[in-house]
Amino acid sequence: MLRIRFAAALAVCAATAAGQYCPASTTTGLCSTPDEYVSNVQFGAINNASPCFIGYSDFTGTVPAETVVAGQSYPITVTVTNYFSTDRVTVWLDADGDQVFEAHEATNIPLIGTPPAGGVATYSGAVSVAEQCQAVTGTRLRVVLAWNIADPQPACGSIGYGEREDYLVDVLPGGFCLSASAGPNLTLGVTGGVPGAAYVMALTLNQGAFPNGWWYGLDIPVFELLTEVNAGFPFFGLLDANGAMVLSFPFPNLGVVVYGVATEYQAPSYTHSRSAPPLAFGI
Ligand SMILES: [Ca+2]
Ligand SMILES: [Ca+2]
Repeated sequence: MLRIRFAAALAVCAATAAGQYCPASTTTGLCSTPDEYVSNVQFGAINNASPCFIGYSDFTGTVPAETVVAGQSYPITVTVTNYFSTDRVTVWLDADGDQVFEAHEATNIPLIGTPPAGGVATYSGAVSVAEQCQAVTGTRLRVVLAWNIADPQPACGSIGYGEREDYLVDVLPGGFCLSASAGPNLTLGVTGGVPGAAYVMALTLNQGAFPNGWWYGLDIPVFELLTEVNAGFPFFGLLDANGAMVLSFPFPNLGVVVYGVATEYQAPSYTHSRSAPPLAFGI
């Protein structure tokens, strides 16, 4: 069956106002034609079937949030009914929770097999969640079905044929992360690294100036950072079998703010770098 269709002009993808996700709409398509729609989304515990609807469908209030861990990937299957050739699917996960669907948050989901025109099509792939060290709750997964548009299928604005569906996702921190705390001791801890990989720990008094601050104990005016922590030089070493390490030592109350930076080294390059929140001492 041949259908003549015209692709709609695309609106610019952008956030609207703070606290809102960009609007999504379609300019054409009817269930009576019949035109294509997303009939099921399966992502973890989300397994949401929907009757024919063309446009924008918000399931954030009716389908419980799925929880994912940063740094891991998760399978997703999207079912499209009334399939038409050149229908494509992209999934956008706002993992950082800034309410903007950025380019790196898009995953194009491959079509499986060769479904007949007007039939049921299955798209199946995996969504990778980028490493991040903060938890994000109630963020958005947007499934986009659109016709005759080059990938990625747009998260925002108006399209011709298709449907967008929104779901809630909670993101737990994961991947290479640095934690820090200030008490009687200054404690810096790394988790989620590669077991046995080398690490370098840095401290700086001037966030953003790294590595021009205290670079693993060098360039340090504060009593030579306790004389390189009593000459143990603990600012570099190997991560343990869990990809973790903890550095903790007494730190004087000097009325300064310290920023920590941890870097993991896997030959031949530094592969991760994370900054810790500022730690106040005596302020
Ligand atoms: Ca639907
Ligand atoms: Ca985002």
